[in-house]
Amino acid sequence: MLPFRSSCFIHLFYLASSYNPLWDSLLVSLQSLCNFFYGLRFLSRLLLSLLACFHLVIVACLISFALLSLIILFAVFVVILCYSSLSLFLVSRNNLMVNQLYNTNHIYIGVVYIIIGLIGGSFGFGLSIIIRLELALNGYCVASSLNYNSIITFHGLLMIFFMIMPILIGGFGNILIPILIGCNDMIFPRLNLFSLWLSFFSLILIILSLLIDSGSNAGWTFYVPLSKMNYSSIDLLFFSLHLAGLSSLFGSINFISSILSISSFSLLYLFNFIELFSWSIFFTSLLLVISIPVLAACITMIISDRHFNSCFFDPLRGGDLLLFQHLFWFFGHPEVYILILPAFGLISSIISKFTQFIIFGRDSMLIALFLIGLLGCVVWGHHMFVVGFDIDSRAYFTSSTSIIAIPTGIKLLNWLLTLWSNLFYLITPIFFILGFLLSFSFGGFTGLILANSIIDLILHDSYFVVGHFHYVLSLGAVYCIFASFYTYSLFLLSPSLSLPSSSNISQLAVIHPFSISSTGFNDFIGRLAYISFFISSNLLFFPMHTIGILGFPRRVFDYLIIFYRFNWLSSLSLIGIGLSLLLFLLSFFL
Ligand SMILES: [Cu+2]
Repeated sequence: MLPFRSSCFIHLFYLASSYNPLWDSLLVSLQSLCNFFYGLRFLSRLLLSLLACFHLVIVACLISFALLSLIILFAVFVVILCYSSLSLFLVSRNNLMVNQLYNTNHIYIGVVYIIIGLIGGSFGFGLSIIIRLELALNGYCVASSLNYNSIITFHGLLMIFFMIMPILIGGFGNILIPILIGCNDMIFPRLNLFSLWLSFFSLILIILSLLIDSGSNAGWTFYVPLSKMNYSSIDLLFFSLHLAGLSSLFGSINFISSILSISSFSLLYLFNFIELFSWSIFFTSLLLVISIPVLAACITMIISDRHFNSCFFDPLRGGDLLLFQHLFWFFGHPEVYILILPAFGLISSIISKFTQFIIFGRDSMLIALFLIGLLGCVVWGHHMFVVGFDIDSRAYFTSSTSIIAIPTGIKLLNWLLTLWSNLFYLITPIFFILGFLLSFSFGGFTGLILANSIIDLILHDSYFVVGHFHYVLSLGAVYCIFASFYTYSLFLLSPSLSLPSSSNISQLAVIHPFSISSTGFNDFIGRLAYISFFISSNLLFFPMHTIGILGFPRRVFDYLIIFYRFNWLSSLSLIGIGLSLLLFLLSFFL
């Protein structure tokens, strides 16, 4: 196709980049431009080889970055595990290490939950690197269609059930709740330890289930005809989810009882004097108690369909396929709020800690929390607009979903107002909170677009939806996790910290910018981590909206050539995400 065959070196680069018609056409147009100036042929050769070199270097960088980051993540988590277990061991020299397995201290349990969350999150992040590598170039790259669907399934499950939930609810909930409500420990400490162990074993089981066969390809929603197919790994996956659900149930019973146990005064006392974070964990626990049994029921029905010849979801024998979707999303939508309500609570407590003020409009924040939890239980149909609802149901689900924007907007405005009027200096956690507010409100707006049942018919199962929920969860929850790590690093880096039982947590807060070093992190590197994360995460997730509107479907590993540049850009920004994770870790140690 191209006349330059003289140099074998350049020819090699042509071969390397010739799989891509777009790239070829670019080269051809560039070359014809250069040929127009006949005497500049040398320049055209130079330019072409430089461009080809750049392309190859980027691909090589991506691959080596994926391998390197997996190795680094693994090493870092081994170090964290060793460090935390060693410090626990050193604190209790008189006890055997094994006795720590029976330690019911809430801070210990919270730290182990966070370690479980970090392990689950590193696996989920590794899978997302594979997804981005596969999508970086069109055509088959690193994952076949079967592997690819299994990878996205486990990426979703690990990030939801084994990163965000353990870190935000199990970790920060267990560490902070007893201190905030002024108790020595949770009200059922041994039940707390039991749910920790259930959570640990469910993590082991889900990782095993990823390794059996080629995993399960049903997606994290495991819709019925898919999840009834013959994967052996899906049984293990369901067992793992049962354990995780039990763990969450016991944990939430514990939280609800602990918070209510101090309300012996009156309900008014509870309403007026309990921190917003405790309230958010309270509502999250209520949502868990309402929704987790429904998930357990529907996956038990699938197991029964798979192995005991029942026909809950088999239309040929009188079953109902839609029943599964109703049951699943009755769990699935509250699950979204289960993930984000603790983040709301943490954001509130971090903002009031750094501004040293009560959140503006505290009562309205509380009512908004309640309304978000309540409305979250009655909007599940917005995930199912394409199944052919009648017009009344569609109108109902569209309007009830849109109404959630009101309490959410109240919360966002109250946070902004508190920051606006009371914040006198900027510190890393506040940057991450600003990032949270930006990305969460952007994700909220795209959520309003998707709530419209007519528009959802077009955008359903496109990458627009992927962009939307990554802005809300991946960015929202992860910004909050970063901010909380920075704020509460004192607890995390010294799990054995002996606190006076009813001490006010704000005594540990940084009040003055020059006492930053006492928090145990480097503010400058933290800001660099924020900038890097902000730029690269927006580069990663924003193009998803564009390709979604252009019609790029979810759960498909190959694509038309017109989507090449967007996907390539998204994959490239993963390097920035890795850099910001590295800076985040460094900011604690430098
Ligand atoms: Cu929903």
